[in-house]
Amino acid sequence: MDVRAAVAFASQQPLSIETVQLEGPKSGEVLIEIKATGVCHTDAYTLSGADPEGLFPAILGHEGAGVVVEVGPNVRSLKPGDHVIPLYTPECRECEYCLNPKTNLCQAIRPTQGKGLMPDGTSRFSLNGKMLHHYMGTSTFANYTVLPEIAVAKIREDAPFEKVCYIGCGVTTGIGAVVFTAKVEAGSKVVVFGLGGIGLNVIQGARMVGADMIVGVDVNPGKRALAEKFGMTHFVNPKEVEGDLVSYLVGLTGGGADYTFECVGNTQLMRQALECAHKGWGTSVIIGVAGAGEEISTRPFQLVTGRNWRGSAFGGARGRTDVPKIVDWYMDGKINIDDLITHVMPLEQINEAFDLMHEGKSIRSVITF
Ligand code: NAD
Ligand code: AHE
Ligand code: ZN
Repeated sequence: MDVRAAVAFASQQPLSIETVQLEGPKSGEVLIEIKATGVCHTDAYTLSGADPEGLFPAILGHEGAGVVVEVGPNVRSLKPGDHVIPLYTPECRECEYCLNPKTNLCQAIRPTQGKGLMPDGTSRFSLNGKMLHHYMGTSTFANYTVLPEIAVAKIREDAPFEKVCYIGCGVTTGIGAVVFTAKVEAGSKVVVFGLGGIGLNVIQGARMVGADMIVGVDVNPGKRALAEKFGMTHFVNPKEVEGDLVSYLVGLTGGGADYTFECVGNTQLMRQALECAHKGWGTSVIIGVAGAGEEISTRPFQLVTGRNWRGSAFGGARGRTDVPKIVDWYMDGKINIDDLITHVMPLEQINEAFDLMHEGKSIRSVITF
């Protein structure tokens, strides 16, 4: 079938709106009509050429919501008409990762997903006979896409697509890092580096679980008001701190934070986030994605003296199980998504969404089809 898509032909080039061809679902796959998709910093990161797994030409996008229109053979858990959120972290419920409660990183289809292909090693997308790569197994910058059944979360039908698409990445990543990865306790002191589409969700997750002190760190003072609305208790602009930022944050938190979160993708900030965690027990969670070849470092003594350094992908959430619950949290008014969606636009304007992100003018732009 013909599909309208934003194609990334090469890194550092604007996306191009094209009519591309999409093959129907094969065994274990479903065809989804995408109704809305968010534009995440990770899409920009891959488009920039900094992603070691970045492949071109490709159809990017991984933060979508839509409706199942057709199911391939052997699909049991989904049917046409189901409302769904595509999952870049699938949940097969059978692999050794899914069977281990310590991780959400289902590996059932990870090798082919990282090569921009469906599990059978081929692509469903093409343009004039030339293969286009899938991206993160989701390719939501198209009005139709094909996914494996294990990479699709079924959600309630009264949830608005243009809001809950954000649960496909940013909301789940931020809130999940607090709830599922770090398991932040009530009364904790938390420091969040980066108050963008991820960091603000970390903040609302920390407020939800009852953190006492929530410090937000960002070089853009324009982020302050919204962060306060979401639960930030103290704002720190590193440009206004005289002397060492780590010492300042350790002082502000009375000895260090119980939990810190890096939501930028800057390896220097990752180090600072670790080092302002409390001696003896503080945990620092890396969420930000750093460019190819970049490395983190610290004095081993920081870990010897009881700080913990860890990371979180998709907030530690198991998509088919947890995403429908997070949709319920939104529908029940427990979390705020509406105020984070600062721009809504049609697919034809998708390059403006990237511009707004780079200029620091948006939190989330959502494309509606
Ligand atoms: P964003 O662009 O919306 O926000 C980044 C924020 O960081 C901005 O507010 C910016 O002002 C701030 N910032 C930049 N440099 C800074 C510095 N030196 N000190 C303090 N603040 C600084 O991005 P986002 O959508 O929130 O994504 C954040 C990161 O999370 C990206 O690296 C993205 O790729 C990554 N991410 C990871 C996962 C995961 O599963 N681990 C999921 C989604 C996104
Ligand atoms: N491909 C990059 C890594 C990108 C990355 O870390 N992706 C996150 C999701 S970011 C969503 O906005 C993730 O889930 N990673 C786990 C995984 O298996 O990809 C690289 O460095 O190679
Ligand atoms: Zn994302």
